[in-house]
Amino acid sequence: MRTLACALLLLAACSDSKNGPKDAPSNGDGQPGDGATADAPACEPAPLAACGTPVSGSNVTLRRIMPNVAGAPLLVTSPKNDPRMFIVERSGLIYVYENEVKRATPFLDVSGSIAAGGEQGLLGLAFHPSYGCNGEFFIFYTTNASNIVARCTVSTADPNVANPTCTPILTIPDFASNHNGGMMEFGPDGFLYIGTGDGGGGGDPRRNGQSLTNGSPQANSIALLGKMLRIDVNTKAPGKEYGIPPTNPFAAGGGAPEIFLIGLRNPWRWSFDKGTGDLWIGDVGQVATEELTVLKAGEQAGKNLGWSVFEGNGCCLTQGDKCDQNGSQAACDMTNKVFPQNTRSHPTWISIIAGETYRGTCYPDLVGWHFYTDHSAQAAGLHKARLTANGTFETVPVTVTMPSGVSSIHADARGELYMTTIQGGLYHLEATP
Ligand SMILES: [Ca+2]
Ligand SMILES: [Ca+2]
Repeated sequence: MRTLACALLLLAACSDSKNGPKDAPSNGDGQPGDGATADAPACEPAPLAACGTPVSGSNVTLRRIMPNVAGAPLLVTSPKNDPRMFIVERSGLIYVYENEVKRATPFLDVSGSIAAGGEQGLLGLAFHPSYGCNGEFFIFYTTNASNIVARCTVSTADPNVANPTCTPILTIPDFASNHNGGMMEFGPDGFLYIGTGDGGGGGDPRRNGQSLTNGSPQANSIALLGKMLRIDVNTKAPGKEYGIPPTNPFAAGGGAPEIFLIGLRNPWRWSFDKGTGDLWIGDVGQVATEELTVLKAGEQAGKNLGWSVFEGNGCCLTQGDKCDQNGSQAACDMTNKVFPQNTRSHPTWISIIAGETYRGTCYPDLVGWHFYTDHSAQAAGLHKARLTANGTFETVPVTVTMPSGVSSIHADARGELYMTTIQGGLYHLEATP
């Protein structure tokens, strides 16, 4: 692992956190990779200050930050305790936004190494939980033959510029330009979670959603597609550029060891609730149904979300779209499948976008609500949802004028939520009395 000039990073990362507590009590869970402990190394940035002027009320407004941002922004994220926002553009660029101003020089440009356009491009970005010390981050991008997860590093010279070359650590073969997933986050356990699509075409032609090993159930099945994967970027298993968490469902055999969840179609956007560790997944549907599934912390590993035996709560065969192409009615087996808490029907909804659960400090009345929408945002609207204390799923429409073409709702290091649109919009989700 390369060493970095942590002092440089610390200066940048702490620039507006001078009011933050110097010796904040641990809010970590003591799990691997969680650097938010009382004895965090000096290179870790201090926690960011809480919002100076919290605003009560739960009427949501969307404040447009920039008139237009270049490219097709897909996602905003930040390193832990870092006041900057990093915005991912489909074409292969990552830009730094500081105090809502876009820096002229890109943080990273991998546009020459990827295939971009439509559902392809630079689709994911996740900063290592110890980014402040090791400068590592991970990107997910497509080529015309594969989906690639690569390890990148910030430069030693400039905390706003990354080293130009990233190193692929996981290359997953692909056969169609659509259904590439691409969302990545580090979980509360410090492991990197990677959402993959079923590869594409339509109706999961290779039966990848339920494939546990390459070549099964069809000769051309690809096991790492149509899944949530989980890897350990801090170790290396024999023959791999990453480690396998020992608690992965197939770590000891029976399937590809990277697999964490089974049966996804195209989990374009999803997130962990940073307060509870619950995992909220939006899985884009085939012809009928968009799905929102919440997997509670501790009840996630090995779950099977059903694709492509089921779309939503229905057997694909009964819906007439022949998802279970090699199966029969008898093969539409509900055993050991997890079904979504919430389904939405076409054509009003076309591509669900799970967002993020608000855990910021500026809008206390929004805390604990997960905000989600659809790519067809003006038709579908904005919605908020939560699990009540007894685990009941609750969802409420939010009255707000939505832009078109929403591509993500995701949080910065303060827990503030930002919405991107494929046309170039960037909005801050705010609340008023
Ligand atoms: Ca694909
Ligand atoms: Ca499903």
